This record gives sequence, C-alpha cells and structure tokens, in this order.
Amino acid sequence: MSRRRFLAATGFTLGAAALAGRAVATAAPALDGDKVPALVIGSGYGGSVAALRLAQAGIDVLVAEMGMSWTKPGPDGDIFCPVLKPDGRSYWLRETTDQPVGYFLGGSYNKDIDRYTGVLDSEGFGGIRVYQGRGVGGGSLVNGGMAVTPKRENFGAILPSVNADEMYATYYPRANSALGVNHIDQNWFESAECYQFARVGRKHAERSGFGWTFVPNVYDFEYMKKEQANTVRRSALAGEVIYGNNAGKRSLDKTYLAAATGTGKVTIAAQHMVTSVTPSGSGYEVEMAQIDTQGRTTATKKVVADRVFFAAGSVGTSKLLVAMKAKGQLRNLSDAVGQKWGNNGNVMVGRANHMWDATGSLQSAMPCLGIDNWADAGGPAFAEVAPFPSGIETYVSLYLAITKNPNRAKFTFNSGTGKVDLNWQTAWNQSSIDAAKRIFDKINKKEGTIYRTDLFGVYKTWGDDFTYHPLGGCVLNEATDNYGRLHGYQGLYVIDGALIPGNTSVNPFVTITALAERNIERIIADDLG
Ligand code: FAE
Repeated sequence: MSRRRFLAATGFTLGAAALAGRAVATAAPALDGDKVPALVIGSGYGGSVAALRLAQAGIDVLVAEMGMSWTKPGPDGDIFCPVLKPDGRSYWLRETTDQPVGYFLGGSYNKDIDRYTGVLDSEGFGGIRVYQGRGVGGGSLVNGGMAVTPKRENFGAILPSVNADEMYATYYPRANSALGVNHIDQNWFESAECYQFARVGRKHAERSGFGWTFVPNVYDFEYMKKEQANTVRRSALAGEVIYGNNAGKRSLDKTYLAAATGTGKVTIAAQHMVTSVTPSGSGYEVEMAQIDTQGRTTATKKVVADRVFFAAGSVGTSKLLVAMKAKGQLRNLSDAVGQKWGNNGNVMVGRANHMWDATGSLQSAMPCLGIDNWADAGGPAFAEVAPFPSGIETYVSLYLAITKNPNRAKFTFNSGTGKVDLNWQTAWNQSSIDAAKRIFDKINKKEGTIYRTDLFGVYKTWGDDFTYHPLGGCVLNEATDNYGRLHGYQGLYVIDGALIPGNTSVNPFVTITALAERNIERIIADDLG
C-alpha cells in the first residue's frame, strides 16, 4: 500500500492538524518498503523550511524525527514538565538532570529523573556537552527564542560565499516573518517586574560604556504581558524554557511545521531515528529505527527516497555523514565532511550584585536584551543578559556570551566504539573567556562586584564546557556546493546548522532558517523544476 493510500486508509488528515495550530506527527507513518520523493532527516529549523517549501512546490515529503511529538499532556495536564520539578520529560534518556547552570551555593542541584525520551539532550563529547532539542520542532522547543539577525557588516565572516545583498533583502525577512518574530514593547519593558534583571544588566553595561540592544524573540510578547498581569497561564514567567514552553512560544510546530502539514503533503514520523543512508538505484535507501520512550528499537524500517535532506542539526548531520563515509556507504563524500565545527564561542558567567541591585524573584525566561561588544577587535563578544528564574531573589546577573572563538573541531568515526567522536577541548574556550572578561571585568570593577563561583561547579567561575549553539561539521561551499548539495552524491543535501562554519556572531537560528530558505529555493528551481 502506498504511503498516501495508507494515510487515507487511517483517516488521518494533516490539514486538520494544522488548522488546530500545531503540527502533529502520525502514529505509524513510515512504512517499511515505502518509496518517497523527498525524505527530510530532523524537524528543526533547516528541516522545517525544507519540508514546507518542498510541499508548496508539490512534492510529497516524509520527515523522520528521532524525538517525540510533543502534543499529548502528561499526568499533570501539561505537555512539558515544570522547570523547578523536572521529570522524565525534561531530558533525553538520562537518569539525572544535567542543568547548564547546575550548581548553587556550593552544591549541585541536579535531580534524579525517570529515563525517557525527553525534550532536551545534553550530548557529551570529550571536551564539551552540546545541548540540543529533541522532538518535532527540534531546538525551537527548548531554546530562548532570541531571534537575532546578525549585523550586515559581520555577515562576510559567517558565510563568505553567500551573496549578502540577497540574504538581507529576501531571505532574512522571509525567515523572520515565517518564524513569527516579534519585538518587545519598550514602554512596557521599562516597568515590567519580570524584566528587572534585564534592566539591571543594561544599567551596568551602560555605566561601563558598553553598547546594548533589544533582541527580538519568537515568544509572543503580547502573551507575556498578560502573564505579567496574571490573566493567562504563565509560561515564560513560570521559568519555562529549556524543558519546553507550555504556552506563548511560536516554536516550529506552530509555524513552519503547522504550515507544512497543512499542505497535506508532509508526513512527520516522530520517534524515528535515521541510522543510515545508502545509494539505491536512482535514489537512496534510508534505514531508521522506530524507538519507544525508553529509546529501545521497536521496529527497523527501510524507505527509499529520491532525495534526502540532512537536517539533523550540526551534530546529528555530521555524525551521520562521517559514519557513513567511514563505513563506505557514502565513501565519495568530500573530506571536508566532519570539519570546521564550532561552539559559536559560547561561554556563560554570573556576577554577584549588591543588595541594592536586586534582579527580581519573578524573571521572564525569555531574554530580550544583549550587550554588544562585537566591534572590540581585542575580543569580540555579544552577551545576552540571561534570566536566572529560580523563583527567589538571588542578586545574580547571568550572561551567555557569544564570542569570536577561532578554534574549530572535527568529527571522526571511532571504529572501536562504532561512534563518532568530536575532538573539541575545553581549554579551547579560553579565548571566549578572555573576550567575555573584557566586558565583565570592567563591569565588576565599575560596580565593585565579583563573579559568582558557585553556578557552574564548586569554585568554578565560567560555564565554558557546554554550548547551546553547535555549528558546522558540513560547511557550505566546502563539504557541499554553495547551496548545500553534498559533493559526490546527486540528490543528497545538507540544510541545517552544519552548513555554518562554527560562528554566527549572534544567536544562530534566524541565520540557519534564512540560509535554508535561500538554499531550498535554488534547489527546487534547479533540481526539481
Ligand atoms: P535542530 O533544531 O537541532 O534540529 C535537528 C533535529 O534533528 C532535532 O529535532 C533532532 O532530534 C533531530 N535528529 C537528530 N538526529 C536525528 C536522526 N539520526 N534521525 C532523526 N532525527 C534526528 O537543528 N538559538 C537562537 O538563535 N536563539 C536562542 O535564544 C537560542 N537558545 C537556545 C537555548 C537552548 C537551551 C538550546 C539547546 C539552543 C538554543 N539555541 C538558540 C540554538 C538553536 O536552537 C539551534 O541553533 C537550532 O535549533 C539549530 O537548528 P538546526 O535546524 O540546525
């Protein structure tokens, strides 16, 4: 039975799901032996753009997503778990939480949880933990929603082979619009209780002579106003972010993916992890493991696709391609596959404020302001003033700095373990720390304050061993052509953060989305026309 006939037989209507405002994955959509024109691996930013635009061009698309479809409420009536009481829904197959800011006042506050296919993955490599979203919507389910278009003058360093005029005239605006990016009401900001922490951060930046900027977001700021007024269910103001938002956020399942499934041409197979892609006739045989909520394989399926779009995120895409090149399934891939991976220069730090600079016990989990020191040639940095939504007054100012870290790591296949390693070293983040210190040493001196040393370990000042922003591993115009076509294999494409060589100068998802919009437009016109 064909996939379309199967869907008709089960009475499933994707259009209805989209009308309800959310993309819904089908229960058993990927049939062993099925043949599809296009298969997209992963449903984050790159995958969502590919799915929507291919469907609008009239092409049937199967999206394979290893994470869950986050549509069914848990026993507490919520889809995502509470931040201060995390359960299995919080983390991808772990028995304890692994909080990015995991310590406070001398102790770890990680908690035991049930092993489950939760929404946030902390994937460990030798020198770094990489946080990633897992589920239909990828990183959009867990991220801070900060939707930043990089400054035009920095674009050349991000994607040197891409025409910046086109990006800023067409693809960045297209991405911002489709993502539902909105701006904070600046009058409201000045008095909103939930942004006291951001106003304190701004004041300290200004007093030390640093520029700052408001940052747009995909979280609905009008909804947030109502949260502050206590007229709706609180989400950002209940600290919800890294384990998912139960309201207010325009994650991809409500934007791109809802529109994609609304075409009736896109099927999303949740809990389907792609394990290999091998040439088969004029297309590719894609093998996937259907998994249960314990991560166990319940079925192995093979689907043949004319075209395959790798959108499993920088790490997921790189791991798949590096493994398949090493194992000989895709042996002709370029040697550039697996190279030039970076952490977007991420480093976190906290400062201890004086009692007169309270940051507030009620904090919006969505950051809205950044300190812009990118023009400092001695150490460029863009530091978001991050919330620390613990529910009590902590006097902590927390920051996530994006810096211009020049180090790049590579993925390699380890035949002993059968896994893919990443050779990033924690010490490589020293230049990021140095760049962040150029801002925060100065602020501390001016304010007479000190760094917190209790947030990232015991007597550890810097959150330098994890990243939220994995980028690269299959770089545009190197491992692929200038539109993401993989060298050596017609019909294979990369369309996610793996294309971007390690840094975007700001938070990355708007750039990943805009680049995907640019590339898919060309691919549809030239390869599928
Ligand atoms: P991504 O969104 O990661 O999607 C990849 C998808 O592929 C995931 O759903 C995976 O589960 C799935 N997948 C992986 N392997 C497989 C496989 N083998 N088979 C099937 N499916 C697979 O990729 N960025 C911003 O711009 N602003 C922010 O405020 C921000 N805050 C963040 C906060 C946190 C806690 C985190 C973790 C990230 C944050 N980011 C932020 C980063 C942003 O979410 C990330 O750059 C994008 O999600 C990457 O988009 P991709 O399409 O590359």
